[in-house]
Amino acid sequence: MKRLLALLATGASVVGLTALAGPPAQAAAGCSVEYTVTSQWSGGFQAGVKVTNLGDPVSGWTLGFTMPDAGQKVVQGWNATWSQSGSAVTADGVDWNRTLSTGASADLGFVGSFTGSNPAPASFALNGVTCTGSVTDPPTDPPTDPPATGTPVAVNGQLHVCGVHLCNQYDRPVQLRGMSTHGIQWFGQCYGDEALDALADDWKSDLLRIAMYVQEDGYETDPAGFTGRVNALVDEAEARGMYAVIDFHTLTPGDPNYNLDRAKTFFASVAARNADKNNVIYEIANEPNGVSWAAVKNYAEQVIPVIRAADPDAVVIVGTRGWSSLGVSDGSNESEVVDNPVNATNIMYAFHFYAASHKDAYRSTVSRAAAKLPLFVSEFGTVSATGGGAVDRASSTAWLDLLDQLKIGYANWTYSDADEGSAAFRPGTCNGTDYSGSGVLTESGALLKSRISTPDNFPTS
Ligand code: IDC
Repeated sequence: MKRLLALLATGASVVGLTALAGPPAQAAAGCSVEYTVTSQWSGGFQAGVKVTNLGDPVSGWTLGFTMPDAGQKVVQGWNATWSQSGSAVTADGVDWNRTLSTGASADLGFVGSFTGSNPAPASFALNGVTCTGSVTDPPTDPPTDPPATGTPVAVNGQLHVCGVHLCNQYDRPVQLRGMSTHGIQWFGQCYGDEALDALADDWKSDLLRIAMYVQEDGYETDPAGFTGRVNALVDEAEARGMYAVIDFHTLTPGDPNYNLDRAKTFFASVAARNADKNNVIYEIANEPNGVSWAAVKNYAEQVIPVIRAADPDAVVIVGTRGWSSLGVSDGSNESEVVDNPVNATNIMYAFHFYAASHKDAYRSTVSRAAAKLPLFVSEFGTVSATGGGAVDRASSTAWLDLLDQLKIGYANWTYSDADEGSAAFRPGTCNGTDYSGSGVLTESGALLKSRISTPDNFPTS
């Protein structure tokens, strides 16, 4: 539902229209704005703001607008640096969208809160010049009284990062608990309908992490084929109400920049294809290793804009130094990230551990870092870092209790029947169709199923 914003009634707008009618005497910037409330719930909403520069090219910009109701607040925004003073909101362009040629657009957005009513903002202006524009109202029948039960995606909707947490459509922190595939180039037979039904229905998994290796007979050997397989699994997860973490599984070589061009190609494609879904999370580099944090950050700051250009509101997970140990496995710690964070919003940092190898020193790093950085455990094992050996029950339990307490989401390596201790199913399980019967689970699988299948109690208001 679109209606024209009453933005033309001020003198300033005439400047904008004059700029449209002919070459401006000076570098005045006409502009148009589309403001869309994509979802709204009791006390909160998410809005997209597309601003198009109709005037001369600009190399820096500030979009200003006014919240008409005193209770309306920007809680967290993306693709701009947001601030609010009273009812006046400003969004400053960031590195990847600061330059806008004539006719070019920037897609921004924010999660807001409101107390009274939630009318559309007014007086949009780009670099001080009023914009023309339109507003799309929130969907009629906003989900003010959502079902208390439902799939993880039905209950939580589009996720976003709020402070150090992953938050749901009610702007409340949620912990997602689920499983990672093994390399899909080797274990595709483990991700058919029966296996994924068991994951969603019996395990009550909130997410499926799709581990797409880049090397080791992975993506680099058949980019189009692997892109298609990932997209198909995103659809399978969506059909079952699970989130899908698209894992660009770099491992060897450890410098993600080695795969920078492949990453840009891959993420441009999957982000465009999945932009309208609300179940997708992008993980841009599995485990950087043997490489500085500065190099990882540089990679992230080139790949994230590619994703944002196609899918502006999705959460992105950034791998960290030392096999995603926040640097600990390379003798560093989280301060290198805290002191020099990736220049992007709506992102989380990956922390990976293997319970038999990584214990108290790693747990204390996570406890400390969780106060400052949004963390997501996009991969962990109950065994040693080789992926094999015995389950360390004491360390695994200590880890899972800590993650529960901190509300940090996780995906366990692996939902597969690989012949190694980290696999959840006994070898040969994926040759059949029974993923639920007695005897198919390994010790690791039984432990994880017992942890993941407990009720989520996601907040719904
Ligand atoms: C392991 C697999 C194993 C495979 C190996 C090399 O379990 O079957 O041969 O990769 O591809 C990680 C990596 C993950 C590893 C896992 C266990 O992200 O790819 O999987 N691990 O070694 N980081 C720490 C441990």
